[in-house]
Amino acid sequence: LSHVASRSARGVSTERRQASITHQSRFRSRHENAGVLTMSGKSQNAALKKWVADWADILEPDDVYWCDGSEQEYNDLCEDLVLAGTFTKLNDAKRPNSYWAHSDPGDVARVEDRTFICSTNKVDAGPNNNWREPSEMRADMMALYKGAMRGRMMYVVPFSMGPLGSPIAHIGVQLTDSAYVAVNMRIMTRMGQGALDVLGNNQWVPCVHSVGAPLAPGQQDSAWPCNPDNKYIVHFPETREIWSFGSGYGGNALLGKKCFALRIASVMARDDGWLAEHMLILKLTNPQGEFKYIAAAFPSACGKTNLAMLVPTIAGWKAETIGDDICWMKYGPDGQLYAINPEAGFFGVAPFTSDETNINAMHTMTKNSIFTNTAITQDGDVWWEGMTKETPAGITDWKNNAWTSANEAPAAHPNARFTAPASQCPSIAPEWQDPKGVPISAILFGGRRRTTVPLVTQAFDWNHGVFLGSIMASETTAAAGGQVGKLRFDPMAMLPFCGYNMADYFKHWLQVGTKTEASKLPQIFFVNWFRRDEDGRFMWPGYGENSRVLKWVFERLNGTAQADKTAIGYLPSADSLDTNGMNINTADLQAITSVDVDGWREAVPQIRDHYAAFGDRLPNELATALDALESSLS
Ligand code: SAT
Ligand code: MN
Repeated sequence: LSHVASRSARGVSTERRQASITHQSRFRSRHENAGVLTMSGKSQNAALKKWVADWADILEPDDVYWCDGSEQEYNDLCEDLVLAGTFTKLNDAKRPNSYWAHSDPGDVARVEDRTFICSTNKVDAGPNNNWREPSEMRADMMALYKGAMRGRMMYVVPFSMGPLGSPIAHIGVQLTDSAYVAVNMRIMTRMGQGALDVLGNNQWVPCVHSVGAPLAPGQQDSAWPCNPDNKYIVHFPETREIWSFGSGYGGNALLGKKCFALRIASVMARDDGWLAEHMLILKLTNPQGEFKYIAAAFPSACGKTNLAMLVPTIAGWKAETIGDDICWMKYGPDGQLYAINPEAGFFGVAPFTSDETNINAMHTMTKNSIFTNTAITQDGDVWWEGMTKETPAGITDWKNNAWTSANEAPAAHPNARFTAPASQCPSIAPEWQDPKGVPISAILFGGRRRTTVPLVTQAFDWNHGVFLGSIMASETTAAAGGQVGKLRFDPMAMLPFCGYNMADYFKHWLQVGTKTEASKLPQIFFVNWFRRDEDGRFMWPGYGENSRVLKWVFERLNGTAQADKTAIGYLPSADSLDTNGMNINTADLQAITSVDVDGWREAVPQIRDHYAAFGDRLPNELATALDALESSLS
């Protein structure tokens, strides 16, 4: 058993090494799916088996293991991760069946500068993506992949994005040498035998992932193996393949999420007439029991999870969650857009999540959850900035060092995350797994903007909504490497996630709008919860109070709320926004619900520059809409 031998040679302590040997043999005897290429799960898919075997030849893992997705398997893998030092089991009395992991400090977020769209022609990747010629990229990566899994197990992770068998869902299979990735994939997707059964003999989206840290015989493993200076997150849109190397973190490594469900799926959606979007989905019910589904696009770490789980502050209104990050929409037979949440869990930002800001998220992660790069407390629970009013004593920070509030750096990394099953969310809507999806009535686009953009604006029509989405800008966050707080255009919150030329993506959005009657299209709104005054003070409280904006949206859809037509769209008429019982001063309210004409005039040349990057691929409709905006501002 070469696998057992190589594992035993690199334990951290003799004790742990012994435990690891025993455990490994237990794991192997319990799991018949392990064994070099002899087993292939319960799949009869010859192409899949060949693909796995071919990659095993290249990657040279010690062993191959097909994940069945069972609870036993999950628990065994978690136990393995504890033995490897990757996981620390949290106090069962505080947070049952939950684990804490802390990553390599060089592997803490998505890496946009290492993310590539390798279409045959550069122009098809567009100015919004890093591009490399596909055969060159394949050659470079093959050199890295050769023997990359030596000394490790290769897990075969079949998964469905979307409810098993849903006509809107799609199947992927990820190869990975990270058990951490495998267990996260079990929370985030419908992972295991069920996905293989649905796949049958059909095509899947092939996803290859290695942390890029092969082990020489006798070499000691690290708790978070990765290759921090040599990361590649690569997509081949034409063949719909994903190759990832060097990172074990989040969207770089859980390939069902951004790589498949957004970058590759956006290409599939373009080709097949649907939409794959970076949007939450929520269900809003008014006091009369009438409900509507709303999708909303915001960049990473701008409050999608909080909005998806919001607790309305207005009496009688109810919000329920369908999804918090990704929305796939396809036309139903009735000509409406139906949406599913392709994910099965939440990979949410932990810092500043609290009972005040998002109590539903707090309840969702009380058990069966994984915490990455949060801090940990003396009594074996997790902690992060903003979680509690008082900082508990005896904190260990995300780097596994003793920490006190005297430390300048935060205890939790700003991009610390929780991975938690969606089914545990108290606000999850009963229909969240409905295979036919839910009909979308409104789409919100929003960024993090200190200035200029009002609280809420309704687009004149679909095309104008696409225009507003295309000029969306937002301040950067810790979800990706690089500077935080820098304003950049992030159309439809898809800048890091659109798998092709964004000008063609705009065109696709415009085309989707021609495929049904105008009355059946969702109404589009532009929102901004993040306006500040000169002193940096937030002018709108956000969180649960955002329900007031959702109410206005709902009533606009019903034609009952008043609005004023302005240069940028329809703004709430005075008193049409419900501010009853709310603590906001009239000046602030006035400022965030009117057009900042000077601000918008200043924005026009910036929008022209943003558009110029797309050259003549930019749809005329958008150039025309910008001209119209400019002239109505003068
Ligand atoms: O891409 S991640 O899943 O790591 C998080 C995000 O950027 O939304
Ligand atoms: Mn996201």
